[in-house]
This record gives sequence, structure tokens and C-alpha cells, in this order.
Amino acid sequence: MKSKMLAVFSALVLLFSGSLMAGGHGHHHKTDAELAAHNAWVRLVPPVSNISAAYMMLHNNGSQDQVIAGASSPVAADVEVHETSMQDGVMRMSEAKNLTVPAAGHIMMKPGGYHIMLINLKRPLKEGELVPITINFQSGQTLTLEAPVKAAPMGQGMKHHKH
Ligand SMILES: [Cu+2]
Repeated sequence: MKSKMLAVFSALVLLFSGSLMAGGHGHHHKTDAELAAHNAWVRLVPPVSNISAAYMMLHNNGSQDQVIAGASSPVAADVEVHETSMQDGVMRMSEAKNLTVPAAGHIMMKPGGYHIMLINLKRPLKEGELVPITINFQSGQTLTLEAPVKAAPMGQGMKHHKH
């Protein structure tokens, strides 16, 4: 009887310590990571659109420049890093090759500039949902983030009439 109770007690201790450890991992913040993204968001597009774009501030807290090799997301068949430029008064997008996040620096991905293009969306993205995006660097490091789907701010893309 006594040994059985002891066994139950140890099992409870194991369970408890296990959940404590899991909780600790769940609340891990990546603020001290070498590569980090801030204020990431994905543009809310009409359900008929099969493309969208992600924007963020990409930080490199390391001492080496980090060159982006590519990106992927489970919601899109193709993901490309793009830059936007004005040519003859027309906004054009092209693939940004070897985009570099400087050591101890950052780059801005924002409407009208660099962005991560989500091409051939596998399904419509809902406002507020978190889109996982993985950015691969030539160093072999990767950064995975979750960007919420949001309507573009005023003056950045589609016109809004808000009061
Ligand atoms: Cu683009």
C-alpha cells in the first residue's frame, strides 16, 4: 500500500515538473536572438487574390552581415523577396537578390520597398490570422516568425475611408 502511494506521488511530481518545463519553453522570448523580426504583418487581400506580401523590420544583432537566401511559408506555393522601384512613374516589383541585413543593423520591409511576396496562396488569408514565415540566410541560419494578417495602413496601398 505504502509503496503504491509513493509510486503515484512520484508520477505526479514527474507530470508537474514536465508541465513546468513545457510552460517555460512556451514563454521563451527570442529578444536575444541574433536574428529577429519586429512588427511583422501580412497584407489583407480580397479572397480572389492569390498573392499577398509580408512586411517587417528585420534585425541582425550579430557581428556578421546576414544575406537572405530565400523564404518560405506554408500558406503560399512560392515565396520571394522583392523590392519595389519606380520606373517611368510606374511601380514595379522585382526579386531582391542577396538582400543583406547588416551586422548590428536592420532593414525595413514596408509597402513601396522591400517585402516578402507570398505567391500562389493555397487559400484565402483571414484578417487576424497568424501566417508562419521562415526566412533562410546564406549562413545557414533561419528565422521563423508569425505575422498577423492586417489591412494596410492608410496611404499604403488600397484606399480606406475610415472616420
Ligand atoms: Cu512583390
